[in-house]
Amino acid sequence: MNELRIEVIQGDITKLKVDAIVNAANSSLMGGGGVDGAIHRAAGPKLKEECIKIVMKSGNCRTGEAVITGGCNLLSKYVIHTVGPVYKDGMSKESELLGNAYKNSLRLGVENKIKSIAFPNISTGIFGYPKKPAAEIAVSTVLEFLRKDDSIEKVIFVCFDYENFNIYKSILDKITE
Ligand code: AR6
Repeated sequence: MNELRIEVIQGDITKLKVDAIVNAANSSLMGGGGVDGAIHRAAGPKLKEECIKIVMKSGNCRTGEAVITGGCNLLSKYVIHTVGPVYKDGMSKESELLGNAYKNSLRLGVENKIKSIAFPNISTGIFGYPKKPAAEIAVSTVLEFLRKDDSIEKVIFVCFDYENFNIYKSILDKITE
């Protein structure tokens, strides 16, 4: 069952030992606040160096797309940097772009043979995406991906705040009922 490959926890994503953690980055990939700042601090300066190389070679990472670097000082082997949408009015393709951020992160993970991946609640902090619809998109996009892919063994949604944790738990409980 695909649902059993999905887990939700409350905590700090930088502490996880998984094949890849996903970063809610911005297009410049130069770090920032929120989870992006936490990941760069925990990974050390080498992470930014790798990001600079990517931007120099391929340009900025567009909204909904994803790139991969090593995990540097983190316990995870890789960091997948994706850029979620800034929430405007809900009519500016935000849901499609948020789904793309999850999908493209998973695709990149599969290409790099990862088995376990942890996601933060992309776009729901500084980018202002309402938490419940964001969680629904995250869960449905991951479920749809796992239906077609059997290489990823575990997807962990890491919620920093209790509100998001509760939202994810109730969505997942409904699916597995
Ligand atoms: N572990 C897990 N989740 C965390 C952590 C952590 N250590 N720290 C924060 N969160 P945000 P966004 C949660 O603002 O909305 C940056 O400046 C947080 O509570 O980090 O996609 C980038 O450079 C929230 O639920 O990302 C971009 O400019 C979630 O992570 C911009 O923010 C996402 O919040 C991206 O904004």
